[in-house]
Amino acid sequence: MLQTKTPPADDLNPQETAEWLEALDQIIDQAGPDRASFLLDRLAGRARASGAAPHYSVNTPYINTIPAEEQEPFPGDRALERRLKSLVRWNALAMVVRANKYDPGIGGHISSYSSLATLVEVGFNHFFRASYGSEQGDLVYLQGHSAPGYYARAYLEGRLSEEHLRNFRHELREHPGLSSYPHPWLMPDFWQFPTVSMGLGPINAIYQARFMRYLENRGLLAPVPRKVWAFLGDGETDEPESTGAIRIAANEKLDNLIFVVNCNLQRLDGPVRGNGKMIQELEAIFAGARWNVIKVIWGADWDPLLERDKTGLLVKRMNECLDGDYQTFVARGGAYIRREFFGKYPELLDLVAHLSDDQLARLRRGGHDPEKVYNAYKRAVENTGAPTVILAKTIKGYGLGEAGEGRNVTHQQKKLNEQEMEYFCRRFEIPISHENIHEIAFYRPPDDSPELRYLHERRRELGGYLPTRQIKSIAVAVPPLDYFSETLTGSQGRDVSTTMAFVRVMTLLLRHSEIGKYVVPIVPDEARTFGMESLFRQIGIYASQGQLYHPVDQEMFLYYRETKDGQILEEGITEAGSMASFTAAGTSYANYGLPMIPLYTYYSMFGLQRMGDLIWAFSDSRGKGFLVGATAGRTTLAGEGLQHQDGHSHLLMSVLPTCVAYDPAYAYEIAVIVQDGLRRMYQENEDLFYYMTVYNENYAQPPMPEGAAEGILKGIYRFKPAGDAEADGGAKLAGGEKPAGDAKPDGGANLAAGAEADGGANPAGGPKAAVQLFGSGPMLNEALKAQQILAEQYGIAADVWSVTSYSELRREALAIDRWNRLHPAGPPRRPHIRQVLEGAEGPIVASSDYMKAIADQIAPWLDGRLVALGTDGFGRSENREHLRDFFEVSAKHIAAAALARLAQDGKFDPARATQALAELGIDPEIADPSRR
Ligand SMILES: Cc1ncc(C[n+]2csc(CCOP(=O)(O)OP(=O)(O)O)c2C)c(N)n1
Ligand SMILES: [Mg+2]
Repeated sequence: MLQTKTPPADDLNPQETAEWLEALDQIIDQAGPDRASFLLDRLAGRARASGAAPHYSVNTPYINTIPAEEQEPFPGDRALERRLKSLVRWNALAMVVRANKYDPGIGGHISSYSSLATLVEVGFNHFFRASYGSEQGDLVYLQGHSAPGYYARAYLEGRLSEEHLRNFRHELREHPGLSSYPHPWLMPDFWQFPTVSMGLGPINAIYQARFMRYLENRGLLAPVPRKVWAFLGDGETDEPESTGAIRIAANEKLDNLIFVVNCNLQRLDGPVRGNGKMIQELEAIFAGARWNVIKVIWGADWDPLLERDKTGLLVKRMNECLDGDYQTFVARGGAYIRREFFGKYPELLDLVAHLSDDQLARLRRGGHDPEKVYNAYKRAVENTGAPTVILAKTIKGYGLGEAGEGRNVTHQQKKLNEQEMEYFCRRFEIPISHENIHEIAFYRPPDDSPELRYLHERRRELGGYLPTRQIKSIAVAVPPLDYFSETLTGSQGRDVSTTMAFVRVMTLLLRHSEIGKYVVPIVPDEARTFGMESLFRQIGIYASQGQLYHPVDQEMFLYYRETKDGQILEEGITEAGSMASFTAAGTSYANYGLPMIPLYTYYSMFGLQRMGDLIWAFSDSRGKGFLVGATAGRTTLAGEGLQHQDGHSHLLMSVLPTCVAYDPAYAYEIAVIVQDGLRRMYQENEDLFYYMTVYNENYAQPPMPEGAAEGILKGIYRFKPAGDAEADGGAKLAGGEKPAGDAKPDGGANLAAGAEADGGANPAGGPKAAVQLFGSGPMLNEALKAQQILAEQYGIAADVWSVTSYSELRREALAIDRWNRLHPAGPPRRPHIRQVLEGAEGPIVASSDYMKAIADQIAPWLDGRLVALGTDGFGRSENREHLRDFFEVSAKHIAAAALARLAQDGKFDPARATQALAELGIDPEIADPSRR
């Protein structure tokens, strides 16, 4: 809706204005609003052509979008719903006040839910559909810190007990406890969406609504008129994630998406926009992005006043007051409102002369009026072609009175004194005694009370209770490893990158007759970078409207094919949006009963450091799938420099409790990791997700050594022992001879056992290694070159190991240490890394394309033998050779480090080690790259 900006005060000829307005009124009366709109458009066109362009604003006046006369009557029982809502209010408040009385400082929030109660209760009683049988329900993202309200409702519903409420924020001491906020990890049968980190709910809701359409358009999900609802705080809309993706929702015409912004005008510290108007600001933003905007500002008490306001002065006053003023009106009460709000214009004082101060103070805001809220929701649900945002004006701390209503401190209020609680109970007519108030007793009416019968009936009508997280067990037939056999047999000398190998694995998955349809490749505008453009043609790019234009490259075989049932989510340049898609797909087993398998491939540098909080929430959500950090490695991604070269994402990913991270070197390692990941996530139903780095350096991919799989998965295996006859790098797992009597494939542990059995002699039968070289990713090739340098130039034998996951090795070792700590009577268990290295002697030089801290993760179990080389510091634009020398991870640095350490251990001549530095071209005095 558009209007001219010129305020009435600038009216130079009021009589003329009145005539024009009268003419317009006449048209509307006689020919209807459509005709009036037509004429206005024509007038605007004419005006523009003659240089008198209208001043457009995207704002409508500060009144409700739905006029009173267009409202439908409220279908529910107002009195019963009010009683129920009041009981929820009381129990929510009691929960927080109790918790803080007996455990000072435990926290919790009262005032947010107080402002939100009507907005969610109208939803629970009339709109939010739960899943019913095979019919799937709405997905509701609830404002995280209003959790006490949902717990209190679930208590009335009989889904949570009084004990639960008493144990709010006591998750560890007492059972059952309630988590502070919505966390599916902590309450997996209850919470669906972790929303408390502000902004994540809104962006995830947008991509959820889009993913629902994706599943429908691909024929995987029956289209049903279900909705995604997202409740946001007005302060929360400052987060870039809240509004940063709203245009996507409009572009995709997501009329299955409804945002409800609880505009209580306050955030934690004070007003959100004291000097502005949050509702108007949000209206402009959302209307500009082509959302359907519904403002719910004033309650029904204001309708007669607006009706009698013939001069437009009331609306003018509403328009000109700022949010800071509106907040003060709440806190100061009726006399102040009369003087400061209505008193500005004498005519307005007349308008409210019949109302007492008390009545003025109780003139309701729209977000507290169930009928207004109901009508807004109804319109939103019925709207087609665009998402809807409801901007509902409320009062923060509604009903708390002196204890916090509209006060700046209200967000943190969690300790009400008895008098304040008495006030609250009187105000909301809570039928509990003075004594029970004193004891902060919870209250649930008898099961056969009209309130509870009504509550259950409403939810029965809507399919069941919410929030609920229900998992249907899904058995996915994961292909065995030999399904990927072409990636296991090596590249026959052809130079291939691990990125290409990964794309190959993904392509095979896409072709799989059973699980192919579940695969969701996600890319943020880098498919070509990763060599995935063949997928455009093969499976198509998802485009909800199909391809409405002639693609520029349509003559080419691999043209940019957009299609309604396309499988690739080509997200454009938004790592956050892509992560939100990954989240929708990776949790679709829970939300849709579909085991979608997202593989989100992105520039590893823009990984956790950009999307960290979203990934954390994904982990909390028990999300599954593969995050693939491509163009990985600080020295392997040549040329791109400081902001592109990732040497730390593995460190960041190691913090995520459900993330299994790998840094594979070869194609077969990727196949083993992906196959086992599928098995664990989709067959064994483990709540995990995977992170894997893939690189763009091309080199010959060796075939998989026999029996390597177990070691790959555990994190380490000996790739090439010293003196291995097959110098070309691991055509067979050296030392593949299995220890007698061991029927299992020869994984790393068995290798070690083999070494143990023969007293540490080289399993390949060559000279016994004096040094162990660990390599990960492309640095494994550097370790192999170093092995050669050491052998040929310095007569030192070294074993080379591929370390696929330091974080998995560390995790396992920590678990073993913990077991030993808790079982001091022994016998002590040995971590895998120690078992593997049994009999493997000498210093351990580890090199990867990541920071030294990555290898340091397993240092506690290496008895001080570890020399970690890594790429600490800022990247540079250079080629690989120079980068690897600069960061001191190249073969010569690995060799030199081994010699230096042998010398320090008294096993090599120090003078010779110093001379080796010169021979290898290493300047010992050069500045440390980690600081340059
Ligand atoms: C990303 C993030 N930053 C900060 C917080 C801490 N926090 C919790 S509630 C809140 C204020 C919320 O204000 P608003 O969004 O207006 O919600 P209201 O409580 O007013 O409904 C803040 C800052 C958070 N939860 N998430
Ligand atoms: Mg707020």
